[in-house]
Amino acid sequence: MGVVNVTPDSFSDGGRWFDTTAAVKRGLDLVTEGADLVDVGGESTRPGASRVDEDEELRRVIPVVRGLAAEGVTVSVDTMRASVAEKAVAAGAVLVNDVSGGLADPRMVPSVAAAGVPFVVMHWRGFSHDMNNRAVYADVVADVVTELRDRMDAVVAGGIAPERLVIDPGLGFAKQAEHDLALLAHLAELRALGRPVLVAASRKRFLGHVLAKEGAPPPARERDAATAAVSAIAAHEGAWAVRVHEVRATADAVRVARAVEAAR
Ligand code: PMM
Repeated sequence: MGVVNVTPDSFSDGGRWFDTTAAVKRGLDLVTEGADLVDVGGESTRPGASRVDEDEELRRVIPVVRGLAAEGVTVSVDTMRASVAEKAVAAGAVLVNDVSGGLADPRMVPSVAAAGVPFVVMHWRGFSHDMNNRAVYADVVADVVTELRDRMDAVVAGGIAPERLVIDPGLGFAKQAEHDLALLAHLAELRALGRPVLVAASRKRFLGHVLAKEGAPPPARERDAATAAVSAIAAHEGAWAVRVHEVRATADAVRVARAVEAAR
């Protein structure tokens, strides 16, 4: 899954694809590099970010979804708003990726149920402005599994077919580096929930933490080799997809993981 953030302020690629033409071109380039689907978002969720208003989110996202879908690209929409999800599906998106797992907007679950599209349920504990305060766990793997199972039950009770769910540990969302690493080390426990697992590690803080030399983490754009390493690990552990900003190295990493698997 390649990422196109149509935002001025995403922590990893903010401002680079902020106009429709550049964003559509970026999505097409990601497909050329090996992306099977392109995730289009118009709201930054970096730690501390405040929310974008609805009209602005629609203005950013819908033309890009429409432009990519018209070119035959498989598009997902990264949004916490039902109105954006609905209009994106009407414009050609085939999957709704809601980092709040349906918690941010009470209309999201019924909208996705009515649209009949797959839905990503990510582990989420609250909006970005104070999510770091919520990074408190007794046992992060067990707690995330329990909270995800509860969300899966809730969205199914809300009408989304269980076979349409994809689950995601929500790396970096109300999590410290040690939590992200523990979740990656125990992907099998997420897989045991019985749904495809999406892993979105690309350029995130925990990679900066792992790579830091003498206290200074490398900037986000210098974390792509580390991202590809996570992609290989995630593929090896049976992830369904990895969400990344630079696709080429990850596509290779996934191919290598598959080849090793095939040689078992
Ligand atoms: N992370 C970001 C945005 N969308 N979607 C899912 N399903 N999982 C994630 O972990 C996730 C996401 C934030 O990253 P970005 O701003 O660098 O794209």
